Amino acid sequence: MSDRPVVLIPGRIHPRVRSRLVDRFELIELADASATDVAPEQLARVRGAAVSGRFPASLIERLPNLEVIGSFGVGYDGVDVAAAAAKGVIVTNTPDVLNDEVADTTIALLLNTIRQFHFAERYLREGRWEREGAFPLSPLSLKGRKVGIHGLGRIGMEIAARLSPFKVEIHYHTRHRRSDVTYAYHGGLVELAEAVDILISIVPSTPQTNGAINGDVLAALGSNGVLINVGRGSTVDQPALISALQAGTIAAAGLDVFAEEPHVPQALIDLPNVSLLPHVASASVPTRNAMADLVADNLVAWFDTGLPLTPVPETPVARS
Ligand code: NAP
Ligand code: 8YV
Repeated sequence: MSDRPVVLIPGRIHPRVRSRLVDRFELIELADASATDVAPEQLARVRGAAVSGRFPASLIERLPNLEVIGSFGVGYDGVDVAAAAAKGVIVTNTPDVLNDEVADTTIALLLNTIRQFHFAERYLREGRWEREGAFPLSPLSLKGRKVGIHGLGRIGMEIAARLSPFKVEIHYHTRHRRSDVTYAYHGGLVELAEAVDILISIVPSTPQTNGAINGDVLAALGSNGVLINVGRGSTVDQPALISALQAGTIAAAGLDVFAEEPHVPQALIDLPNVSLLPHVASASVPTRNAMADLVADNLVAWFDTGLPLTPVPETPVARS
């Protein structure tokens, strides 16, 4: 048995997290967060954890000496932060290092949804351009539109910055109005949707955001409206969205996130007016490497100095 701190990895994680930790810590690697086959004495040795995905209260309760959980991703809805906070366990996430990648992907998804480049490329690849002539004109255009951003945080601000050169009008809704922007603020989501014809959602999964984009919001967005969701699938009432897309209540949607990933309902896949991505907004090698490094750097900083780099607000660290 080594005197290095023991770090638990419950389930699959980016390989760079493991390779960064293996020389510094003693690792216990499990198939998933249920930890069914692990003896209590083993679990009692665990002082840190690195996770991508679920870290439930049931696991936290079985780790009496856990100090810190390094979560891979800026969203940490898979980690039971309330249970961690109650036991004095610090949770860290990976903010900022993915802002540019996610914002770039959002713009690409928006343009793809509106101009249907995925269908146009398939048309070319199938030889139909040569056989049948020009691809049909896209019914929608970005020109002259008004964009509402639901969530103007780290990533929302980068999306807004990228949208400015497209000459669209920018509006937003958050719980707190920002004093550092001149974009039009709306105190409610329906109000925002009424004012714009594109709605981009980039908020965390919380009890308040759960199902927030519902039938009323989609009706307010209107028949020329486009929904882009790069935040979390839980934010959108998915059955209401499918109905709205089928009925023409809104014109189109671009989705990187879904209610029950990796399951995507066939009804969505069958729709002609959607662009669907398998949760890839941050998924480039450089950005995922930076996220992996931040997971590892947080654990190293905690055990070296007691000051993690990016603790989440629910588990703040007092600086003396
Ligand atoms: P952030 O900096 O914390 O920003 C979150 C924004 O959401 C803030 O403007 C916040 O403003 C707003 N917000 C929170 N709760 C709200 C509510 N109930 N109603 C309205 N606005 C609300 O977070 P971020 O770094 O930009 O990341 C945002 C989320 O994007 C992450 O939590 C994650 O779920 C998701 N994400 C997805 C991917 C992907 O691969 N698709 C990648 C990265 C991130 P107020 O506090 O003023 O309300
Ligand atoms: C990751 C994300 O794909 O950071 C987030 O919140 O959703 C994405 O960047 C995810 O966390 C990795 O599983």
